[in-house]
Amino acid sequence: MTTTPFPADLPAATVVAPDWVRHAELLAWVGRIVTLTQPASVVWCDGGEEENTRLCADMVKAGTIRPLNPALRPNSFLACSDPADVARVEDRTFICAATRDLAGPTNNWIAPDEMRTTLRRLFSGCMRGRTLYVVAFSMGPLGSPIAQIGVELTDSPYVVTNMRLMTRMGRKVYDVLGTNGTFVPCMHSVGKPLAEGQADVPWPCNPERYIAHFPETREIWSFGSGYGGNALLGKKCLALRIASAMGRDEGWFAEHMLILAVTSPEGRRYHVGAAFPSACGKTNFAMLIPPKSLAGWTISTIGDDIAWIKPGPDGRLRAINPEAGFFGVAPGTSMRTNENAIRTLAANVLFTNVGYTPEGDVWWEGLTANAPPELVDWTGQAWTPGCGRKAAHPNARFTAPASQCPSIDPAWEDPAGVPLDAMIFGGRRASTTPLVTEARSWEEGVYHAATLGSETTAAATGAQGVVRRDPFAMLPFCGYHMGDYFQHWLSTGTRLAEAGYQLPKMFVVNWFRTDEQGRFLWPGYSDNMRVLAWIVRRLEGTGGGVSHALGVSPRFDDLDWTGLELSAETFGRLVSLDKSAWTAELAAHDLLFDQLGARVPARLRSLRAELGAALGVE
Ligand code: O2Y
Ligand code: MN
Repeated sequence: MTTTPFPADLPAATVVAPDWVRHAELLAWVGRIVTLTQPASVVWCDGGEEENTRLCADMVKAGTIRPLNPALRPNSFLACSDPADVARVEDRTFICAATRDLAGPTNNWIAPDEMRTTLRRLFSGCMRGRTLYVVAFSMGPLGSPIAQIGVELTDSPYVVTNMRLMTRMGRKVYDVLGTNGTFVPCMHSVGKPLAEGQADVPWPCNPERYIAHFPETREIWSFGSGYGGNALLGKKCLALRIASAMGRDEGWFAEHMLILAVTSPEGRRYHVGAAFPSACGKTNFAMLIPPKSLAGWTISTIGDDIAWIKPGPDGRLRAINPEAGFFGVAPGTSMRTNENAIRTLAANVLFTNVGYTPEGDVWWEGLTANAPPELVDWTGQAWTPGCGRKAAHPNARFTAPASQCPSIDPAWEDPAGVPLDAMIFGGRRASTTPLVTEARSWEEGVYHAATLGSETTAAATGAQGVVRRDPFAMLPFCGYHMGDYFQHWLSTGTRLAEAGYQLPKMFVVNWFRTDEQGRFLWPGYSDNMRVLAWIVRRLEGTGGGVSHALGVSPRFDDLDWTGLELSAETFGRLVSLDKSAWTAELAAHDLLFDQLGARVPARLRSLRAELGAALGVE
């Protein structure tokens, strides 16, 4: 933050703050926001247990959350949102860079001054009758050189309890902030002021929504939604959209990547970042339990969604997970698909939009093979297995502390981050992309990541099988022009290689290839360990493979098949390249580059030509 946070011109109301708040600029900003939004009271959150208990009790009274049976799920709650407020709103998300061209064609853009005028109108008096909570939080371990501090001002107690789970939040952050530390101002309102004596609703929100980011001044303003990425501003807004612009300016990367550590049977440890579009099983991969038949391999979890990656003093790229919790998709999560996630959810969890059982516990589609005979669904209606509705919303979520995850890595809070050995990019593709390919160079890896595509699922979009280009899995999260982002990846790679850095090797995976009947050819889940083991062997220089147009993929005998029956013929289909599918695929790459225009690096255009020639496709 190099400028006085918006709105700089308003007089600051006098606000009483605890003595541990000593930051004059923050006090003044909160004062100005009080003038603008007119809350009934201001609470400076200390992040403590007592405060959280009080907030939860208030929310239970208001009908926002209900406590779960403490014998089954101690200290856990269920929130059910307004049915019109259930997911991130990409069409209402704006990158308010100085010019439209700086935001690029993949982002919605409104000029900063125009957006500020709109925000001033929307936020005027928007907290009347409500409490304004001041939530100071650290993205990343407190005091880490890679971490960033944000301060979210919100009128949603649900956001406060979520932020307490998802970030390092409260009094301890003020010690790092001191009297003049840098912070990202994050302004949030559900946009539903209460008139004198007006009764509240359990989930206040406003159909008019704006999720606005100002990359130059590093500010975030969110209005109208209380849900997920729209409202927990440390996550997608700060840790990806604003941080990606910081990374561009400062020479690092903010990525939509999980981070895991994999240890080989010989005891050698490697760190892997993996980028997958939303709804491709990132949390499952981050918490993978190797099959028992692959003796000696272990995986531990550092993060499930976001990685901040900076050049370290040791000549390696070092990654931290800026978050402290998991905001995972509940439907489909089970002991079979993700045992570590289920064990993480044993206590201290805030569930959102799942079903509520007569025993006072939660349930969602896929949790158990057999559904409970009855429950209350996420909309509050009586539900039975045959009723034709879902018990949980497809985007239903759990918020849980990462520290509770059985596979959490001992180094997950290392302020120095972990050295990255490999980066994996993957999408959901029924054809085209092989099970796994190693890029032969950083540039080739950047090309594959830049052209990443993923098929939409009915659960996510209502439409099945439409390929959406999702470069680096960052399409909804890149805070500036995607062409410049590609250039940042290329230039940073060149610069670091020239400086003698050991860069991670890059891989592309696809767990989702299908046969003619639409059945998955690859078992996925824990068997993905077989692919990861091959990746480790490639890092060690002992993994075999065959070079082709896209890079290097394993031959059948290069994977460890112990405990899995998969024929050489099926494997052949998993790694095959179909010329006609690739003709269409390269045409889609051209379309992406044409859409992004002149800012696409020339090197990516030349790599496209080389790939076309290698595939025999023009
Ligand atoms: O709909 C939302 O607000 C959640 S989106 C989300 C949450 C956790 C991790 N990743 C995502 C995503 O969309 O990538
Ligand atoms: Mn995500």
